[in-house]
Amino acid sequence: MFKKVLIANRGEIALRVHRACQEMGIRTVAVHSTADATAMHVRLADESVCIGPPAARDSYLNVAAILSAASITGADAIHPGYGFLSENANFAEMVEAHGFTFIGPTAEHIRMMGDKIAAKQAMKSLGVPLVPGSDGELASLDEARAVAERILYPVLIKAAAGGGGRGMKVAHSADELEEAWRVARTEAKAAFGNDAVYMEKYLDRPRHIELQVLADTHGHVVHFGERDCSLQRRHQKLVEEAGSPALTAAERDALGAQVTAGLSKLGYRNAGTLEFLWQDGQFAFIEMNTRLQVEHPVTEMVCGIDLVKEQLRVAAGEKLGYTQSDISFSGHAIECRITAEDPESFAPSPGRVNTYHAPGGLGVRVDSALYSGYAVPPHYDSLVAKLVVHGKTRAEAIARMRRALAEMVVDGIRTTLPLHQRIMEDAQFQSGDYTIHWLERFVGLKG
Ligand code: MV4
Repeated sequence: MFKKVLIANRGEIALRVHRACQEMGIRTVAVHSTADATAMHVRLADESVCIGPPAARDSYLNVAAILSAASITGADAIHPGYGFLSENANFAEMVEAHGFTFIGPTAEHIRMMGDKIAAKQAMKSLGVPLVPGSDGELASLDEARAVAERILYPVLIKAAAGGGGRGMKVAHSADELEEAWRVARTEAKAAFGNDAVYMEKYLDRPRHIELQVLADTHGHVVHFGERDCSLQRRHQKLVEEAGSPALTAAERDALGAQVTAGLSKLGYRNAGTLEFLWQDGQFAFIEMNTRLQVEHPVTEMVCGIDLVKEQLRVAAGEKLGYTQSDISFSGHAIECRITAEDPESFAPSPGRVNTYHAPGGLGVRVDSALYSGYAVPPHYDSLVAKLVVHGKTRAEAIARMRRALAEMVVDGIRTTLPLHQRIMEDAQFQSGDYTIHWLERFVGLKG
């Protein structure tokens, strides 16, 4: 096992990784920008290194500074967290080239899944169901027309280098196709430097359901069930659940069996998440994320496992030591992402937190780097706390979340706490019957 891990991240996820290391007897190195000198992840780590000025490109994205910090502190391995360099194949390659272990998949798999066309082709060859669409990149507008006529409108044109909702254009009919084709390619070129696009049938009311997987370096792959991440606004998730209110255990098991068998063939390693759209009782793969995700705690709550410890173990070459049948799902978990934003306009609201009080009690977990007197810097993501609850049933989890939200105090800045309370109180949310479009409508309606 590693003796010392450098955590190439900040905020709650840096703390999350530190906690797993601490319990495993692994020393931690925090890296931080000058804006984060007093941050909780720096305070708790065994050692810390300042890697640059506030702007992320000069600090948390500064590969040379991070590798230097690993070198001078004698770290064995680097955990990238999520965001920043976590899905940068070149970074993973550099980490390994400098003799450190990258706690994540191989650079080759990160690169493959970063290319959404290559990812779909890989999944197709493994028998994972896809949304009907083009067979790879669209070579011309004529080809786009032909594919759309085969799969029928409405269709989506997506950027090969996109993901997370960037570079998507819908065409509802043939006369919208040329415009969608041109705009999608122009935007893809500008945003990613790559104008390759592909086409999918547009699903109009799907749920977003994702499957958590873990692989060791000995060909063993397991899944830890699904998360329902349909509750999002402008591609930012607000609430996640495990399991999905829409899925039966049999549907989950069937998908899981197919995916784990496929990833074993692919030689995938470490943690990963496959994203699916789910509509009319059918799964369709859209993307794979090759990192630990923000919402991983809901999975941990229902499975009773520590995903970061598992990542560390398999990165160190250990065998999983258990099989799919050893993994069971108990109860229901919900996560609310509390951000430093106005709960109505979503305008960023950084600044000093006068009073911070975390809720507690049975089945309540708070992952946060906040403390009373902490100033939330304006330079980074607005996530300040993840409030996660577990209950025997979904109804108990919702009641527990409402109680925990009412206890929580983040005073001095605006946060999305009141919005989460409104969501939990809503009858349709409580029914579990919602799609990816539900929340945008909900936040558009007043009171
Ligand atoms: C889609 C879709 C409908 N049909 N693909 C948006 C983010 C990216 N991961 C994929 N996205 C979508 N792909 C087809 N064929 C609708 C979305 C989508 C979405 C997906 C998941 C969660 C929230 C979403 C919000 C808007 C659109």
